[in-house]
Amino acid sequence: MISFQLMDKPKLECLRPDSSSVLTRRQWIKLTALAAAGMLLPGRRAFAAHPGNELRLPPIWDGGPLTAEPGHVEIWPGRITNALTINGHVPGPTIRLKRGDRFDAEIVNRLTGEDLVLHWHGLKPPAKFDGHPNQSVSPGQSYRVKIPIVQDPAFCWYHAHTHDLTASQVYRGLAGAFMIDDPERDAVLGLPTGSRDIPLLIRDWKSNPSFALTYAPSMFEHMWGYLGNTILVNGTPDAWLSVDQGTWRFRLLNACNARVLRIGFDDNRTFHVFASDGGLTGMMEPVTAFDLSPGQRVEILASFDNIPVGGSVSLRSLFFPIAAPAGGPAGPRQGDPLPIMTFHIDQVGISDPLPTVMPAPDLPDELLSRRTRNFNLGVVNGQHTINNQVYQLGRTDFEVPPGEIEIWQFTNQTANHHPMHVHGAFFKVLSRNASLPTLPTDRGWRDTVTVFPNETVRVAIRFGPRPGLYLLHCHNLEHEHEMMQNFALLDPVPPPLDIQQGESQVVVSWPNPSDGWVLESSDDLVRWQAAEGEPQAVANRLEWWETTHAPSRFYRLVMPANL
Ligand SMILES: [Cu+2]
Repeated sequence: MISFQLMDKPKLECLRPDSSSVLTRRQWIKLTALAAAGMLLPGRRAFAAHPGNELRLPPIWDGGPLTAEPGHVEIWPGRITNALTINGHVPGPTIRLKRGDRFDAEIVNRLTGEDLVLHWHGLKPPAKFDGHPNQSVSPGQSYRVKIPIVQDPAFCWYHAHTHDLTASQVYRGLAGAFMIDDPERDAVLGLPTGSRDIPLLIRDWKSNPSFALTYAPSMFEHMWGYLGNTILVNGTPDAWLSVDQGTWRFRLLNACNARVLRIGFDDNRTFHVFASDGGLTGMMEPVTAFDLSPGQRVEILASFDNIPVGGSVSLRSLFFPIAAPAGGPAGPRQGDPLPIMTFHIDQVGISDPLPTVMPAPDLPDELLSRRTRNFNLGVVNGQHTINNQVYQLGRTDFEVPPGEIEIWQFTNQTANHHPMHVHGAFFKVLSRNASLPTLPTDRGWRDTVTVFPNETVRVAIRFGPRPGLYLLHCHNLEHEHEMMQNFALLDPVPPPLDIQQGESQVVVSWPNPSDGWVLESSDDLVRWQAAEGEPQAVANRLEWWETTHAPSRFYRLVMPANL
């Protein structure tokens, strides 16, 4: 039986007179009033049991193998649920790394009769570690991933991406959070960290008498998505979290197979969205609700300072209209309301001022794009298609030159949502039906964009230097195995070298910038070694020289493997 690691209880550091935290004059006035009213009880465990289940936090990954295997977990108290687990947990361990780290892990398949590959959703890994379905391994096998973390801090996740089994394996439990952190940056910006920074993996579950994670979609559900009637947050049904009245940071992931969540509180309170799939959006956007599609992430700040101690507030998925056909299984349909979790305000607290300076992301300039590609999202013969084609594992659908900006235009010709996800690159949402995008989930760097029924969405996407095979697909996982394309990011072309051979000196130069390229030299075209010393920027070129007279020495620029 699995025991989950419970979160640290929220701390009240800012309320203690001996705290090193800096309080504003307004905060001190409130603090004094609270003390006079006898409401300050430092160290008090202020809550008893609440109805439902305390929010679980999966364990932090310890650097060891990540093993997928069938297992029994206690999701509902006193009941054993058959699931697919990673290291015995549903969801799997939370991976927390920093920029500059290397994610180095053995992935072990101990499933029964099922291949497996894991995709690192939101990371920009070398293609060979991305988790393409053609990298799946058989039961009993394992493989290693080595991914340098070279991107900005972001809330990412990982999940199964096995050929024809993604929906089934993710539904049965093979997913977890992947956080790229920078606590020093967050402290400077004034963003909550530590025990006030809570990841919330939100997914739905279709109830059944055996309390199992059973994946058995009907024909209707293959078309419209496998929707549950109960929300699990970090694997917790009917979840609650004890909080104080202060400011909290929640990282929200929609890990449902197909349900779009309209996130909001039941008292319609305002909260602030500040980060996207790819990190900070550059703003603190006040909202009362926003739509979060499968695969998408946001980070929010929420404050409970206007709720008295002893009160509570619930996070919900709110109603939204969608023209779904009649028929299908009973239970909440797409767009129907569902409770997500409850926050019990058990202790006094003081809200922090909102951060005022948020660094803006370096988004692509669409005017620099070289081409536009059109992707028509449709249904042909009962199958979900891109440009009238159903996915084929061995077919490369298009090629993309490296290091360029492209416009991708998604036209939804169906009556269903399609959250379109790109592997290996982030993009900026440019427009919805030719209007400027206004959704909170359109801000910043995205890797997944919702294309609403009968809508056209344009994005500007910037490709990096890591060549190989990547995917574009719908993250409604019942559509994924059909509404998907392979694209090849082509090998980067090195900048042209200019070599000036003098009597006692060789000067090698090439255009600047040339991100990632490294100069090598060889005397026999067989053994190559990195040139010693850094090239110098001279006007708009990079220049490197050595004192030698070697007329038969060769030079080349290379892109190091696994960059
Ligand atoms: Cu879709």
